[in-house]
Amino acid sequence: MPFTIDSARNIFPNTLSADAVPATIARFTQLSAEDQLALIWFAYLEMGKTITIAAPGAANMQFAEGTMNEIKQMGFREQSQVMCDLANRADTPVCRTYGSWSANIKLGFWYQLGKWMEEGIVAPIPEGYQLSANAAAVLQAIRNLESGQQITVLRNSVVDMGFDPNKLGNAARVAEPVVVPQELSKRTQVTIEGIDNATVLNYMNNMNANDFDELIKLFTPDGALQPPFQKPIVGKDAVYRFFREDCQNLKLIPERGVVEPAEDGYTQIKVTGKVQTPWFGAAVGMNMAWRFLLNPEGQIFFVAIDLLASPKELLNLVR
Ligand code: 45D
Repeated sequence: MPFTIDSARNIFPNTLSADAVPATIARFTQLSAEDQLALIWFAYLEMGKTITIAAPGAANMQFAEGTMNEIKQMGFREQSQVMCDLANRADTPVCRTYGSWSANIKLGFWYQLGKWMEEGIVAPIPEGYQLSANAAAVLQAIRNLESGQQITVLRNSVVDMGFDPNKLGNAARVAEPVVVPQELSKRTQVTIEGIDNATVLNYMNNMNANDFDELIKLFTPDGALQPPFQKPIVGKDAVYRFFREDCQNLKLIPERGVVEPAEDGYTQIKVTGKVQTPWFGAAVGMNMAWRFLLNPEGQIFFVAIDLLASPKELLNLVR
């Protein structure tokens, strides 16, 4: 076989991803727990002026309900302690429960806490809280990002909180139920300038229809998918689980692409376009690239999904 997962990661090496996102998260992680919470609070308030978060569906929240009610019963001191524990990734019962949740449940949990903080049910950030100079600089860095990068920073900082899920084992994982795939007659079909490759078109259309059973058939048994700023998820079982846990109700809006032959009958394809998350809908279009490597049978051996550095990158299809 001419490619390994590692070598496949380097196809279309001129693709510029949004390095500002991991750089900002790295600075954020250095801050004290108090500063982290206050900073997210301020960022969230400022963002709320221009884009609103969609309220999570009831299904999302049923898994977090017990923990949220527990927090609701606590006094302010104890509530603040729980939030600091989450930011500190401490080993506490709440942090362990939090660590078992999928990204969407974690986001829904904070969404609810944020509302309760506004309503005075959960301890607010103390009035007049002064961010440290470092925290103020990180907040400014977040302000300077485009909206797709801002929501990625928020998402990733929330996902990183709590007890490390890798130390919990797979049995503990809790995710929302998988929705029924969209009815065939109601599905939309994407068109991509420069691309008529059936695998790529089916990838986009099946993802948009939440049809993960069909989607996974496009992959080779040892195939891999690399989400933005992450290591590849390797093997059909793991990729399938990722689709069901983390990829529901996404909207992929690919715009253009380029196809070129690679070694030994493989094909490499780069596509750029927008992605919308159910949390923000059409209000935030993230600028994305997909870099596919297909085997001679047209199956996906590797695909990387990148958040792009700038809208200019949408036009960068050089090999
Ligand atoms: O700490 O082709 C308070 C893949 C203050 C799959 C708060 C994909 C205290 C393959 C405000 C309360 C998935 C890879 C906190 C494509 C405090 C594929 C609350 C890509 C935390 C295309 C904060 C999909 C809150 C992509 C409530 C790129 C924050 C999806 C909420 C990207 C933040 C989705 C939210 C993103 C962020 C979603 C809801 C970036 C959501 C972001």
